[in-house]
Amino acid sequence: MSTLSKDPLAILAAARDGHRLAMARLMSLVEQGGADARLIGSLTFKGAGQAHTVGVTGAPGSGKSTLSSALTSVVRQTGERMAVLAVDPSSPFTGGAILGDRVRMQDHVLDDGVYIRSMATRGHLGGLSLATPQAVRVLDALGWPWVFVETVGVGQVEVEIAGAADTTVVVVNPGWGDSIQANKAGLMEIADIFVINKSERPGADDTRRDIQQMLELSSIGSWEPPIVMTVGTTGEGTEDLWEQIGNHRQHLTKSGELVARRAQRARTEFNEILLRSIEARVVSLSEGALSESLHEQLEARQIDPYEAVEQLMNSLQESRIS
Ligand SMILES: Nc1nc2c(ncn2[C@@H]2O[C@H](COP(=O)(O)OP(=O)(O)OP(=O)(O)O)[C@@H](O)[C@H]2O)c(=O)[nH]1
Ligand SMILES: [Mg+2]
Repeated sequence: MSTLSKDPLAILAAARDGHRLAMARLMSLVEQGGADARLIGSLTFKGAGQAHTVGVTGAPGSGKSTLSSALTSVVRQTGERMAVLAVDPSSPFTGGAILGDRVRMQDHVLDDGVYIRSMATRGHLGGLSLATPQAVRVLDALGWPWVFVETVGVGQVEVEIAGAADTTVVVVNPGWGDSIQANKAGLMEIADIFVINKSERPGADDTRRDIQQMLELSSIGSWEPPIVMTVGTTGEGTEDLWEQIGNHRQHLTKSGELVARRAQRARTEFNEILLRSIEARVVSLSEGALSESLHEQLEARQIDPYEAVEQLMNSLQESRIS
């Protein structure tokens, strides 16, 4: 299509027909947030829930993008279609991520069965943690059966984003054990599959033992996270990784854990949206006329701070959800 409508409904319809430009536009709108994002979210919510989402997290430069590109080739050979969302928190570590992902896109640019998109939300990270599930849902509702979400595992929020997937893959490199930066406990908690990428390098076996020991110490459920050795640049081990992702998916479905996880995620998202909307309203209230008068009463010691907050909270209950 040469021109693209500004109407989110029309854009969504075009994206459903497979127009790449419309898909890109849709993702931008979700990224930007606001009323259009909200509308797209509500239009796609009910049709989502079919895709299997795979979170890929790991330290900057651990090889997440290289690995998912190699994996894309493996997946395509099986005839499955997949979308990859590279979430860039715009941290100083990941300046090259988007450029790298553009280059990587070239490999699959003519392939209708692959969709790769980098997503960055400038500003605060909270925006990212709300926009990512929305973006995943859009891809899901557009019929992508596999949605991969790549995130740099540096901070808690990024780890949470990747961990909010059906299957979470944690990518580490040989020598991981020496790194103080690695948020080991946090990663152990979310990993369904461990990948030791750059495994041609010395120390890969030590890292494997290290992870194995940690896995033995932590109480695990019915799924024991496998450790897969890969070389992203040659594609070595990526078939094994794809097989393990399939195994995990099967486990989730059979055990009923898939339903439980998704229910838990829905609750988490609900709570986060609730908190943010309350926060936004509290901020606007604290700048309003009522607040001013309460401050005056406080200064005159006519009411105490608890009473002042209570009055403000009461007015919060009275006002409508915006
Ligand atoms: N030696 C070796 N290098 C690798 C391997 N996998 C990836 N690399 C290289 O490691 C560098 C970083 O790879 P990326 O795929 O960009 O890593 P990333 O985790 O996506 O990085 P960020 O998105 O910046 O966090 C690149 O130069 C890759 O070519 C591997 O298995 N062995
Ligand atoms: Mg990357």
